[in-house]
Amino acid sequence: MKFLKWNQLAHVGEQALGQALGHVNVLAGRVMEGTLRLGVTGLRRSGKTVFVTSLIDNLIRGGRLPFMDVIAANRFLAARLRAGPDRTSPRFSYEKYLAALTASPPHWPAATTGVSQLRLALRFLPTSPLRRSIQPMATLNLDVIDYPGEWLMDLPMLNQSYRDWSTHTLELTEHQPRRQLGARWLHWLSTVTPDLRPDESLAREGAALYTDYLHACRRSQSNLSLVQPGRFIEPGELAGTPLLTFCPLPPGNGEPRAHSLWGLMNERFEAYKSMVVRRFFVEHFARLDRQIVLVDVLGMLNAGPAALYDMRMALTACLEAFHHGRGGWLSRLTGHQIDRVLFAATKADHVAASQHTNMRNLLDMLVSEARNAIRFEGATVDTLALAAVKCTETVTTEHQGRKLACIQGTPLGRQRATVLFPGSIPDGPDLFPENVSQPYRFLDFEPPAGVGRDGRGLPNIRLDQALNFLLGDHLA
Ligand SMILES: Nc1nc2c(ncn2[C@@H]2O[C@H](COP(=O)(O)OP(=O)(O)OP(=O)(O)O)[C@@H](O)[C@H]2O)c(=O)[nH]1
Ligand SMILES: [Mg+2]
Repeated sequence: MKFLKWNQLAHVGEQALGQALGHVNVLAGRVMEGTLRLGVTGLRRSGKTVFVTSLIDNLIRGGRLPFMDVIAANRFLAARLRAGPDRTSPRFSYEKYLAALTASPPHWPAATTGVSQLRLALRFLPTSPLRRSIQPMATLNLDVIDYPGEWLMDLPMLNQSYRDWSTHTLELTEHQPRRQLGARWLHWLSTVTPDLRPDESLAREGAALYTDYLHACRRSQSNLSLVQPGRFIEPGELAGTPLLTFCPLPPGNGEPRAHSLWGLMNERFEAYKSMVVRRFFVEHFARLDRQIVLVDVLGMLNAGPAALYDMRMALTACLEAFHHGRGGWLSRLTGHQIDRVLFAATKADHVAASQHTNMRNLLDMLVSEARNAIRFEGATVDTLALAAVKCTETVTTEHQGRKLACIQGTPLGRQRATVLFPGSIPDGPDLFPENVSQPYRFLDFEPPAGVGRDGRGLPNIRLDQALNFLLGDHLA
């Protein structure tokens, strides 16, 4: 039998590809199948949807993953989209997101408002000639899900009581900028006591003011990440339901009466945990095999020290829940474990290539606590800087006799490409010098006009390295 080579697939029409794969199906009895669940984890706007779109596009259309072993060794046959394993979740709209990125003018996908999933069947030739003589081809089913980053922040709540959560949230709100952002809600809190009767309109009032405070945290210049509960910001199908009608209350001394405002809020908090959070995470996160954690470090540097500190706390709290190696409490429910975790600094195309090592080192430093905890539990961890969709080129210019590594691209909201010096990333821990008020201004970029139209997969930086680490051993 003659196999189609990966680079040949780019040139065959869709019909021919369908026929080729149909022919392969004849041998279905001799195709070994495996499944790998990849958890794409990241706070809001970290780049999850764009990453999943580019991953699918590059595996389906091929051509821009040169250092992925299975492709470099010409063992990759083709990839095909399949329905996701969970029949109740919508399919990830790969075609819609790709259409947005390749439109004229191109644009980024909108922020995600609900969960979606997808299965990608990767067909390849196994490495060992012996295995190939028994099974000429193998298929790896790669399952991925996409969801609003806000929902990730619900994870730490699963392990907290209403009392713990209230105490912790109120402690956080004592510090600026939160104290000022939450001034109206804090004032409301000063007018109620936990022992008041369980009045529905009072609960609604508190929840509405608390929700305004969360929106203010999100919109603020500090771009705060630790914003809970996630559905208060991105409610999905739960908008307006009583499940979202609670807020933290000061616990006071002693046990408040059950028939009280506290009792009502406590009940709703527990209902939110079991009916929304637990269900979502058990369905989609508890049985992950591999995990990529996407972090927008440049966005955090732009937003300043409060944002960076907050992001670190938020990520550490979320990652504690996953089952890495033998630890983690989320998967105690299922006994499944993640054995490889990749931390990736996203949007590496926002800086010149010479900055990528510093970008990676910075991420390494920011996630050091979580990374060490995961390693301790026995999972393999790596860190890299990547761009799922490369929107700029590194160019060298001269300024006052000095060579400067600049980038060329179209800044977000502009029409024309320009060459600019994006700034540099420090190579040490001193990120925010005291005498400089806003040391970083990394810009966002538009997707380049005509991107992806050559049918070769979206241009990227190190997507192949990321996939090698995450899937490589399952494609051998
Ligand atoms: N230049 C560049 N920008 C990127 C890249 N990935 C993401 N972005 C930018 O980051 C924004 C957010 O990316 P998304 O993939 O939508 O982020 P998300 O994590 O899915 O966000 P939520 O759906 O809100 O959780 C995009 O609109 C782009 O502006 C990349 O590889 N390169
Ligand atoms: Mg998204």
